[in-house]
Amino acid sequence: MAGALQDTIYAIATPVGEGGIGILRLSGDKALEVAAGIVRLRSGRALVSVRSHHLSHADVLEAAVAADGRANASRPIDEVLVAVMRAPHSYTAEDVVEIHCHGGPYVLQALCESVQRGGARLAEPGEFTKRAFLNGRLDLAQAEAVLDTIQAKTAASLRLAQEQLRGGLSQEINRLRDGLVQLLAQVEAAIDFTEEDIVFIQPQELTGRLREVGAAIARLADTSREGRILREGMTVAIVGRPNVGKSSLLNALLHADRAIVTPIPGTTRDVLEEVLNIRGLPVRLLDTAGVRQTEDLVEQEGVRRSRAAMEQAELLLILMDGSLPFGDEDRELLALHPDKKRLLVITKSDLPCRVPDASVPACFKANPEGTGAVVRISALTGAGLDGLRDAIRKTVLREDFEPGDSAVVTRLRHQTSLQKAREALANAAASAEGKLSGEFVAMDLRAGLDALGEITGVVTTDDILDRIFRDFCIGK
Ligand SMILES: Nc1nc2c(ncn2[C@@H]2O[C@H](COP(=O)(O)OP(=O)(O)OP(=O)(O)O)[C@@H](O)[C@H]2O)c(=O)[nH]1
Ligand SMILES: [Mg+2]
Repeated sequence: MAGALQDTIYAIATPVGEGGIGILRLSGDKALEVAAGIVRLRSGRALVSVRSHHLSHADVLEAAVAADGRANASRPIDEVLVAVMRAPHSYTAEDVVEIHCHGGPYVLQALCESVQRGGARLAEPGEFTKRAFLNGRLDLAQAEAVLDTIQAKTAASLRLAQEQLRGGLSQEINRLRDGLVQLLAQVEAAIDFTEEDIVFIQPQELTGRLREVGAAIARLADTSREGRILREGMTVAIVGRPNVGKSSLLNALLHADRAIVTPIPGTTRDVLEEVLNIRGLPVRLLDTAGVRQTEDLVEQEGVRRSRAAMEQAELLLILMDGSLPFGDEDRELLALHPDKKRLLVITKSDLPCRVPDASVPACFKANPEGTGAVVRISALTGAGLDGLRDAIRKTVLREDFEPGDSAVVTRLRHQTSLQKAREALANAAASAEGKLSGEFVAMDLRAGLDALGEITGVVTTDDILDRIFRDFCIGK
């Protein structure tokens, strides 16, 4: 159950473990009072009198509970810097106090116990950001971007998160909503004045404008594939028959000796997983056991796991040994998952070639846009690896896609709301065309507005909020 909003909350804002500095954060009406109970400024001044947003040198004392039940500071815990950020100019728009102490787990633990005794309660995951949202400091899309910034794995995902945090997506949503609010006003005016012969908006103009807004929503929804991949990353499986050089490719892309490589077919038995940055894409790369018919029980399990990895991957790198002729096992692999994104990677290009271009199946040949789905590489010399990285990026991102340039949708939640909005507007347009009563058009317009409003949190429920903030860490 969600904790009360009027509580003063605290949490450690820095990661668990030893570090140079550890920060404890307090937020709420009593933040200053609770902190003042344990903080003694070296200047001798009272904490409540310090300037907002300035650091002060201080000691923190352990709060003990006195005989009368009141907190009573005693032994020193640590020498600290303390910052007071007064409402509304703070992250949560409430009074916030940050205590910067030494980053030792025990120091922080003692601090937590002291502020708890002073009357603060441990924050829930994301509660600071949830308060920032509820107090109007951030809208919901911006609150989500805070988490995306923390979790960004590449420069591109960070740019996307920052664009959203600065309100890029929200402005686009608000622009679309403003257009609909105007239309709704005209439709409602027409309902109110049906008796009179005033035309507020011509039916043709109404349907035309509904379609325009619908098209703008569709354009925004179209960015969701790129947006989600940049935010969440993508799973890429390296597959192929034994000995084609799968593990060698994993090692080469990682610049590390991660997987065992031997000339013996069937070396890799388990799925190995590594996360890396390929041309700005966060990629979860899977190295798998070579696929073949085998009597070996362990290898059979490996092959089963390879097939499962192929199922979950969004992109398959199908490897073929370029120094050997095409085999039946290669053909079988090439026939798998035709509806997934696939690249044919011909390996060992440093050896004499036995797989000329002419023998490559037509579906993998270069298409008219020149984005060929065949790449030749040598894990030994590194030849072709840059081309492979480009090809991987090209399979998922449009050539002209530049994160941070314009509004991008990064979550399934946004995508679902945009879809709902599109359907509502299509219904409104159909009602308007069918000359149905203005009431119907107005109802659909309101549904469209609500769907768009879910993205920025104009319209929200406890359920949506709980789902969004539970992914945050405590302390953010
Ligand atoms: N000449 C040459 N040999 C390579 C290249 N890549 C891999 N090999 C060799 O091919 C053999 C098999 O390499 P691996 O990377 O273990 O192949 P794999 O596909 O992971 O094999 P399994 O795990 O058994 O399925 C090893 O002897 C590697 O040294 C390459 O680019 N050029
Ligand atoms: Mg291997």
